Amino acid sequence: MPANLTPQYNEAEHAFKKATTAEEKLNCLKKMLQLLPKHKGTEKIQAELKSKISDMKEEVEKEKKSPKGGVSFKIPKQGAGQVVILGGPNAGKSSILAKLTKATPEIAPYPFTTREPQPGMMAWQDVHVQLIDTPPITKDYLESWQGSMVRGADLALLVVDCGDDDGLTAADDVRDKLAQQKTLLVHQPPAEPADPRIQSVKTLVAANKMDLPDAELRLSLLRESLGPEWPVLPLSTTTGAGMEELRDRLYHSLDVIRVYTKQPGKPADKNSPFTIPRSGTVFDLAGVIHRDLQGQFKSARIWGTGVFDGQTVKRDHVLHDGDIVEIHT
Ligand SMILES: Nc1nc2c(ncn2[C@@H]2O[C@H](COP(=O)(O)OP(=O)(O)OP(=O)(O)O)[C@@H](O)[C@H]2O)c(=O)[nH]1
Ligand SMILES: [Mg+2]
Repeated sequence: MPANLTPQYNEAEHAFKKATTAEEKLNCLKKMLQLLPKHKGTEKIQAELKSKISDMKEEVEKEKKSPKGGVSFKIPKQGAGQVVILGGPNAGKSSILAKLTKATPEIAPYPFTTREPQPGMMAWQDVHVQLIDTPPITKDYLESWQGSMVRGADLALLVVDCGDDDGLTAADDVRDKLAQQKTLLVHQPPAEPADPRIQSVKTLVAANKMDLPDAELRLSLLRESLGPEWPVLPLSTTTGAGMEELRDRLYHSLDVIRVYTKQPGKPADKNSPFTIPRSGTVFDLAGVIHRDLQGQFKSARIWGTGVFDGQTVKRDHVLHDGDIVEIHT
């Protein structure tokens, strides 16, 4: 017998799919049950809805009990940039964090292992990049804080499970779900956004589990569906293949340069460079070192690219990777 669902029911179902918190989802499910025509043809849907409502009630209780439930997670930026690791369930997000940093996230062969964001610092030469592992995103599941974390990041890493037939669809679901929150994962954000309400986040794609059968085939399908402009990195956290290239690509995709500072009459501090956006100026560097330094800035001396050693420059001098700068106030 056909279910003959009403437009009102379909509307409630649509709202359920868009809902982000357990509470919102529960309300939508209750509304769906209320609006569902009750006859023989909808018995199965009724039973499914009742079971989903009971699961969701538990979820709401959990959120209430947990001190972090419903609260937004904000991880302060550290190092040369913040990269948020995204993907469907089981794609290998936590495995990537574990391989590239000293963090020890839980890794398991079942979905939804990660429930909270976890940061770790990835070394790249003499700087560090902050990576944040996150819970999986699916058609029906996005933590309330996840959208804003992605929007605030400098870069996203979308992990695709190339060891599973559903891996590519799962990655599409991640992009679709975030797009519903006006957050677009793109290979290169536009210089001038057409719509200021939409935030584009620069994204690298990691094709993980390349050690598994048929992964090559899925990789070509992935490349085909994304188009040639997308950077797709094949890798395997199990064998380690592609991991060092990923480390390099993550750093380089941040588009920053390293600058070393020195005090007058002393050698440069070569241990802990500052990082500033590519094409950044001496004045930008002053702001990164300390906000007050920009106000006190008079001139700077530079050792490095395109200058003679110790050349005095003005505030708008554009810096290069590896430059040494002495700021005079
Ligand atoms: N064969 C193979 N298995 C992998 C690879 N990377 C991760 N795995 C396995 O895949 C499973 C899931 O890995 P996780 O790192 O927990 O995946 P996740 O994306 O963090 O999963 P959730 O937190 O549940 O979303 C684990 O059993 C890993 O050992 C890989 O490159 N090859
Ligand atoms: Mg995980």
